[in-house]
Amino acid sequence: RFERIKAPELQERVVSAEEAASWIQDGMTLGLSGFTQAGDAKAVPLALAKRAEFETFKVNVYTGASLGSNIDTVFAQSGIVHKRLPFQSDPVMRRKINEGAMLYTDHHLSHTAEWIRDGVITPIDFAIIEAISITKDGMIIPTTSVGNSAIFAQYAKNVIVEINTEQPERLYRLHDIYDTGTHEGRNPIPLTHVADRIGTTGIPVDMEKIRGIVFTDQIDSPSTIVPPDSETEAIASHLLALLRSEIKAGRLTEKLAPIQSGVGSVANSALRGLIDSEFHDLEMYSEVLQDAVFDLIDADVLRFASGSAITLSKEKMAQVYSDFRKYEDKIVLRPQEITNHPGLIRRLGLIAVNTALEFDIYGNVNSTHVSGTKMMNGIGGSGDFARNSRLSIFVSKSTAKGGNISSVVPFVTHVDHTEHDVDVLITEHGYADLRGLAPRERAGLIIENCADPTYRDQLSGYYEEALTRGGQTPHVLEKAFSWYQRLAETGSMLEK
Ligand code: 0RQ
Repeated sequence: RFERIKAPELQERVVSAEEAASWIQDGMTLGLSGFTQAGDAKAVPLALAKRAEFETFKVNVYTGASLGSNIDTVFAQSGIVHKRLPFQSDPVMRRKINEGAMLYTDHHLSHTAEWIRDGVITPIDFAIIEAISITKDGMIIPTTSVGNSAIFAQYAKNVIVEINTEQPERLYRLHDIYDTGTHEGRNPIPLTHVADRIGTTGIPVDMEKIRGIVFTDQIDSPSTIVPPDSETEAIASHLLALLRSEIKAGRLTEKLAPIQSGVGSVANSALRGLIDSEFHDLEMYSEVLQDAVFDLIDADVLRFASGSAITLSKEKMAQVYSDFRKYEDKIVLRPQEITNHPGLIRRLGLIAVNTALEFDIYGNVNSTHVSGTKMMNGIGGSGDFARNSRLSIFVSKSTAKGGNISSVVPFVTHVDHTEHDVDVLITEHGYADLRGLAPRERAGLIIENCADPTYRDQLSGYYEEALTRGGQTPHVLEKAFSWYQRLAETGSMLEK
């Protein structure tokens, strides 16, 4: 195990997870590695939560994105989190957030590094970073995600490294760490192609700050991939139809443009739909590399994938890591401020595919708040990509909860992506290309192409009444949210 610590002077800093956890005091702020259940620090956070059985304390918890290995569950149950940012997707934590038992700052994933650099949020006392090894000169080599680990390690007062001996050392060279510098001295980021490497293979850190090193052998928790159903397959086929019409119009070739894809069942299914298509030599410039990415590489459809994390199902994890040589030249993991960087997203001209909870008849999208008030997961990277991509697509099933909720509504109750950031909406019924359209041109198209047939008359009725009131974006404001009231009172948005 000790050969994973290549700097001899650091070998004496090995401690138990319990000892490292004992350094964390009430009121401190932690920066944990971890992005969409990949590469999360596990041993120290779980040891810390155990302390809550005997003591009362609270900490702030910053991460890359969502954590796996039950960490957010245990944190939420033990009540030790004062504030969490920038993203979570844990059902227990979601409940605590919505009960008001803990605070949550839902934040664009590319922005957190900037807040840390500028000292906007409470400074980090301990960065806890999972690694495969530490190099001779003290560089931390991350495992299956980079996320915010580099910025955490750079700005934290202390660093704890969790060396995961189950993660193969051959992951070395998977990462490309680039520091954008401070506002006082910033240069252009020299990345012009998806596969470019512009930084270091690990996270440079001042060795003096490494307070302790812990060994762990707990692997990432696998993702559960919901198999495609008829609706997600229909969404995937409409996405293909849209891309084909872009090619026909001369705006894309069969190599498309680098693709960003959100997480979740709909996004994974949409990506998988590319396997049997005529598209080839594709590239991804995304955050999370899910199962479908490796399927696309195996099928020789995808040439290269850049992300911030590799999040796989159990079966796929076993296959990918036992045969990693096959993928190592085709994958790179970067800090999330680089994968989600507005300038790079614009420069590379991405096609972004993200999932909406609901959208309205003018194209505003709600990705985060159920019925306007209850947090689902968070905006994640969807806002970074939606605003800056060449083609910003949102997908959603047209209804939820057995048809009782329409995902197409008169006016979304919370806006994550304004009508200005949304180019195309897709449901299982079809797509609405909103580019260049005025609000009055959008409404009919969205209702006709995207809404479920059971809700179309109801939506058209609303729009027609709204037209009698006039305006650039006509609304009947006193009725705009009545669908949610009906849902709360009768269990369905459908008028009887
Ligand atoms: O709940 O499973 O209890 O029935 O929401 O919905 O349709 O399974 O879709 O898994 O792709 O998740 C927007 C939440 C979609 C996700 C969201 C209910 C529905 C179901 C899940 P049940 P589906 P998905 C990259 C980019 C924001 C972050 C982001 C998300 C559950 O994609 O969090 O894009 N996105 N990040 O029944 C009430 C509605 C509903 C609804 C669906 N209108 N009202 N409930 N549901 N629509 C990743 C990162 O940034 C890290």
